[in-house]
Amino acid sequence: MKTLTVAVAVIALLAGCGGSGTSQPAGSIKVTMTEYKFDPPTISAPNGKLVFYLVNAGSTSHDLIIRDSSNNRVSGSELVSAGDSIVFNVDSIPAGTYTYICDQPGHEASGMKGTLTIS
Ligand SMILES: [Cu+2]
Repeated sequence: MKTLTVAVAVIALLAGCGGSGTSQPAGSIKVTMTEYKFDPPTISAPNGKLVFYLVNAGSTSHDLIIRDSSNNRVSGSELVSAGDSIVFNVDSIPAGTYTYICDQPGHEASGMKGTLTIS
């Protein structure tokens, strides 16, 4: 009985650790980040709450910042460490064309950007 208790405690510890990535939620939009691009480079989605699943398959930290056509920041993820993955929730944004970029120094200029179309 004592062994079982220890095993359950270890599983609880592992489940509570947030640093090793999460699995992709159903219905989410998967975006893979590397140096220096987003895959896919274009995303179309219906108006409504967006859930992104950001996977950093690169070797340095990246994030995903959404800007509107006037270059104003609409939303932005936290920084995703190399090899990590996070879920990034975005409140409903109006129909239109948006840009998503990585705002780490030099990354956007190196090609780390994409187009998000909300219909
Ligand atoms: Cu980046």
